[in-house]
Amino acid sequence: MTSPVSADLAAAAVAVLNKNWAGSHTLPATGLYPHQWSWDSGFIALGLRHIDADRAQQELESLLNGQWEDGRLPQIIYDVTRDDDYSPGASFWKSTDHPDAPIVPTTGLIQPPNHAWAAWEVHRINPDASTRNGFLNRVYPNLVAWHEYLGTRRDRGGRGLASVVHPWESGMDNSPLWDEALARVPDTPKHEIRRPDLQHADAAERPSAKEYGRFFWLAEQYRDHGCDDLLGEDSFVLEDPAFNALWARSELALADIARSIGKDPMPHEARAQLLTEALETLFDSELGLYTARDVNIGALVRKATISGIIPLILPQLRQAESVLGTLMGPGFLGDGPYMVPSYDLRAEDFEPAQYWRGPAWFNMTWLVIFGLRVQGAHEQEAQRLAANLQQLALEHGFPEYIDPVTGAPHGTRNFSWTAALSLDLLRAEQAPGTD
Ligand code: 9WN
Repeated sequence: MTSPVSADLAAAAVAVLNKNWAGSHTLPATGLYPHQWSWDSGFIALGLRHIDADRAQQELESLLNGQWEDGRLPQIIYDVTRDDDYSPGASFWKSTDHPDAPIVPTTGLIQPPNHAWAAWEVHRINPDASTRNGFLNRVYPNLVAWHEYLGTRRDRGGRGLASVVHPWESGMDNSPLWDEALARVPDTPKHEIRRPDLQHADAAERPSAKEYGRFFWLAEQYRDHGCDDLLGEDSFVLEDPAFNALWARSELALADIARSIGKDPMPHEARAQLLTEALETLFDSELGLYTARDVNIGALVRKATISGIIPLILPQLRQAESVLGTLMGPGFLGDGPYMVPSYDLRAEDFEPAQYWRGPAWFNMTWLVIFGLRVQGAHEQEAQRLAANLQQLALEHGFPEYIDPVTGAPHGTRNFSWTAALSLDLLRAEQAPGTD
């Protein structure tokens, strides 16, 4: 039976996704983020599939329209009519001057690869209709090219893992994982830094001016080298556990996709296994979780963040027991916070309302719930988190993130992936096993 709360949540989540729909894709939020973002579209498609599977397909295919010749899927596809509303915009990147870039203007950077996973889940919601309209056949070559890009251009450490060359690429822009590497980056870009974001979110909840200086400096460096990964000249090169775990999960999904359309799943299964093994080199036994590795100095970053817990989404994770212990311990869920904090609650510089430096994000908690279920562990905790996630999403108008301890909302509201993922959890509860 549908409870009044779940009926309200479904209606409110659908309303947010409809309001943010831009005709072929969904804006993360109409004010703060007025373009199409890469991993947002992956998460959004997981919710849209419950409303309209064709629209979920369109969400992903619209992103694939922004794919470069070298296979990269860009972090942002720009709406040029809103160039003044977000910075850096299309006029900063000038991607259409680049020989490898598509007709639509994009950034040169990327974001975590959750797309093949999302495509497979979109297909699974109504496989007959999806097969009839040829969705998987259409997207498979693009998704293969995207993963090839990661394997050939982004294995900057030469150990089988992809590196990010900018904090924006991790999706966790000012995570404490990046502090030490960013401290070596100048904060004096040539480009004038405008901050339209501060019209839509409190400055205390967004990255600082100094962080923005460094973000722009790094983006300029990458742009001015022609976004060429093979030059090896980037000042910021790190292997991030969540990024690589999502790649491995997506590689497993590509194997499913390949099988379903009569192609060979083996290369994808093999790569997923190699990635899962390579992730072990990011495990820090003292922290009891995975962490980032700074490729430029060849060392692990000793910080306990949510990124190091996300590998739980992989079925054959060797250190799953240790990570589960850390997750259930005092740094993360031990004292019963509403959702999973993005940074160890006990860290001296933990900040409950500051973006990726403490707040709990809905996509991260969704991934942890998924990970607990993959590991077959702590089902009661998974249910508690899922209930809190839905309750807080509805109560606070689908916020971008929350204070994990008080549940207070922060960032923008009517945030698309918050709506999409709360709807996804609701539907999974209403029809277990059919999601
Ligand atoms: C930069 C869109 C994006 C998310 C990121 C989140 C935030 C952008 C910003 O918003 O980043 O990409 O301007 O802060 O950190 O994960 O994809 O929702």
